[in-house]
Amino acid sequence: MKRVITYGTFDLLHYGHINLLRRVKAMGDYLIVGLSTDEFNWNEKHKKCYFDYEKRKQLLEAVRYVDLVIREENWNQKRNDMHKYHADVFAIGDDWEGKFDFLKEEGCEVVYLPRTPEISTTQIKKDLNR
Ligand code: C2G
Repeated sequence: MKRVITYGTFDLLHYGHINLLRRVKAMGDYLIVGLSTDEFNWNEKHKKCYFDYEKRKQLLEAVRYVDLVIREENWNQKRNDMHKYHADVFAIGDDWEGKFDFLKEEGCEVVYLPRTPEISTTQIKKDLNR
């Protein structure tokens, strides 16, 4: 069984996220998603989420491509996660191009996928405030 892993905030879940999850799952048989906790989002990514962790987790678990949701609590857990969850592939959007190449040292394939253009949570919030 080929296991793939990705990470993100996935707040205001939209089709750009779904496009990403679909493509990552297509690389293997089992998809693990490291979901950023509210604290990690606020302290490290300076993102205030509309939906809290439990709601974002509930939404992700309803996505057909997702097999397991784990907590992403810090920037340093990925190396350990690769072993803990036996991940064969790490994949993420190409806005992170090159940032996680170090995971190759853990025996993981690292893939950066093109983002879906024109959609982002920031854009959604802007459009809603018009
Ligand atoms: N994404 C995408 N297309 C978009 C928007 C997002 O492909 N239009 C992808 C991002 O590249 C990422 C995933 O969807 O791979 C989740 O996006 P975010 O929730 O914005 O995640 P991010 O804040 O980039 O967190 O440790 C890694 C971080 O947790 C990633």
